[in-house]
Amino acid sequence: MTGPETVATYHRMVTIREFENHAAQLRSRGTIICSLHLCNGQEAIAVGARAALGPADTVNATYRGHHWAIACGTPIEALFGEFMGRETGINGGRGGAGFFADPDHGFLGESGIVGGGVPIGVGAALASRYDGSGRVALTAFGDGALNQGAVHEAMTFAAIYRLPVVFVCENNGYAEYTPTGSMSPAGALERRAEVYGFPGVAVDGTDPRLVHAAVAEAVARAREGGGPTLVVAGARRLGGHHTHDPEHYRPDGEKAAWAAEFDPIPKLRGVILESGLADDAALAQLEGDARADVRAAALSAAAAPASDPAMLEQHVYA
Ligand SMILES: Cc1ncc(C[n+]2csc(CCOP(=O)(O)OP(=O)(O)O)c2C)c(N)n1
Ligand SMILES: [Mg+2]
Repeated sequence: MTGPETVATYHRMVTIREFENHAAQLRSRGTIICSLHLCNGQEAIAVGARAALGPADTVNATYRGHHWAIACGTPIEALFGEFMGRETGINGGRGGAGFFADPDHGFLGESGIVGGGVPIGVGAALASRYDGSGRVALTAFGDGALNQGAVHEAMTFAAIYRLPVVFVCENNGYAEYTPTGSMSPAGALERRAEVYGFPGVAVDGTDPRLVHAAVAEAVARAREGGGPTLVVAGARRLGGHHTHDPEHYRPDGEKAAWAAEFDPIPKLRGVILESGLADDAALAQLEGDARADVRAAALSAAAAPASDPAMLEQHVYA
């Protein structure tokens, strides 16, 4: 991922950032009616990782999962519609921003239960073993989720059966209001993989090229029958835990310092300019186009009819 596809990667990351920022605005205006956990700062993880998967492979993620869905190809208009409670939403407006799924694009869904998506990802890998399809399942979760019992059980099961799963831990520096460093007495998070007997690697999650390389190796291992890998992608959560988080727990100046050092978007922009893959004018045009596309998608989503309350009991599985 060092050629012209880097510009396409940049476009996708900018689209995700524009999507999240516009969603935050629509939430404050009341056009979006559900709670929002934005991925700002983590765009490179999803875009880099998804590019390492094949077309039939699957992804599942957490409530902070919009970047994964967009990286998988979920149309942004259908995402806005979902967040606005519209009939045209990706799940008819019934899932909302933290609980939607788009299996048609290989996105098996989000989960609001911290760590709860990891056994689902392992289940997708087990299904692949049963149907012999060769599909790999990527399951993404947060640094806080690593301390959940369900994740331990899922990793143990996947290790014993050498299932074709890639565990991607998005280490964004916080679990809600708790700094990651205060939750992991054993030190580096990727070391947890040792006890399950599969490889664990840390990667700079602000560089999609490095994420791509690490996940590609893990996908190849999974596909060849070598079992799981834990990839810990380090990044920073550049915003609050959710859009209504006052962030009073953050040390003064941390947010600005993190944005200056760890924002993946200006970093990749710099790489593209330096390597001559595109010039400033071309990137400005791309950024303007991404913004216009996001706004047009939101307007179109808002014009769609609201979900019909009479259909409430449809799409419910128990
Ligand atoms: C089982 C469970 N426990 C607690 C919560 C409340 N909660 C929501 S998000 C969160 C923090 C998770 O942190 P992390 O896994 O690092 O993910 P991030 O929010 O940083 O993406 C907690 C504790 C929950 N949703 N589910
Ligand atoms: Mg976290």
